[in-house]
Amino acid sequence: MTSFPAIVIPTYNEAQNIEPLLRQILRLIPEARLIVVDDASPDGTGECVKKIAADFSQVELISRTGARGRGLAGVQGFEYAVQKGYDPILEMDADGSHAPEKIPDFLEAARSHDVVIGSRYLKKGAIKNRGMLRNALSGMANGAIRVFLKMPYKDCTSGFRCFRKKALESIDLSSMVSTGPSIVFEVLEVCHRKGFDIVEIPIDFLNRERGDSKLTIGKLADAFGMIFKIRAKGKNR
Ligand SMILES: Nc1nc2c(ncn2[C@@H]2O[C@H](COP(=O)(O)OP(=O)(O)O)[C@@H](O)[C@H]2O)c(=O)[nH]1
Ligand SMILES: [Mg+2]
Repeated sequence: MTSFPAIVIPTYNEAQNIEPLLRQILRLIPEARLIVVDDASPDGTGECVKKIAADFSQVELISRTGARGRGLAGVQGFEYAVQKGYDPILEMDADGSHAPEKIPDFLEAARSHDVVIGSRYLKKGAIKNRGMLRNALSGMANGAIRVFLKMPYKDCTSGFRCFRKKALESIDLSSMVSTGPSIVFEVLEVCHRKGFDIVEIPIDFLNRERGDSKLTIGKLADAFGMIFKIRAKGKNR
């Protein structure tokens, strides 16, 4: 049986971005299954996705209710993709920061590696049009993660990644402590500790042009605190 690649896209208020993104991915990788995990966005993101899903059976919408969060949405998307048997399972942001043209490189690398990180901090990677403060905070977060979680990767906070199903399947996703953006390095930490083969490939990260970032000071502080919660969980999972 051939498995389809899945692309998990968490969304909150991305009505201006989601349609062009889905159409571009459908053009580039028509065999991919696109799983949008939306947190009842008040701007109608879910309705935009439903319209496209009516024409393209590859597009699936998970409409979440209750507590919202990038982490909660990501976990639900992964659980769904694993349960459907999709392989490999990629994740990316909806805001135009992650270029769909790069997806084939992830799929190619995932043929010989278990986890592929799209890295902004490799020599050939880049961050474009983002403010100095955000760049400095991202650098600090990556530094702290490397030290306290003992991971050697240059970009542990990138949300553009690809996992072989066997890697995500081996993780108890219900044990994740992150409800917010720290989910990206929490999942990576568990894959790293389990000894999966993890590789980084360069990406250009373009700061969003439409819509607003959902990262607040509170969420950022929470993500820094999570480094220590994840470390405390340690080998117990
Ligand atoms: N489902 C869901 N998606 C979210 C949430 N917060 C952020 N996202 C999505 O996660 C991705 C990254 O978020 P973004 O706000 O761009 O963060 P930034 O790139 O760090 O500024 C985007 O696709 C967002 O729409 C949330 O609470 N729920
Ligand atoms: Mg963004």
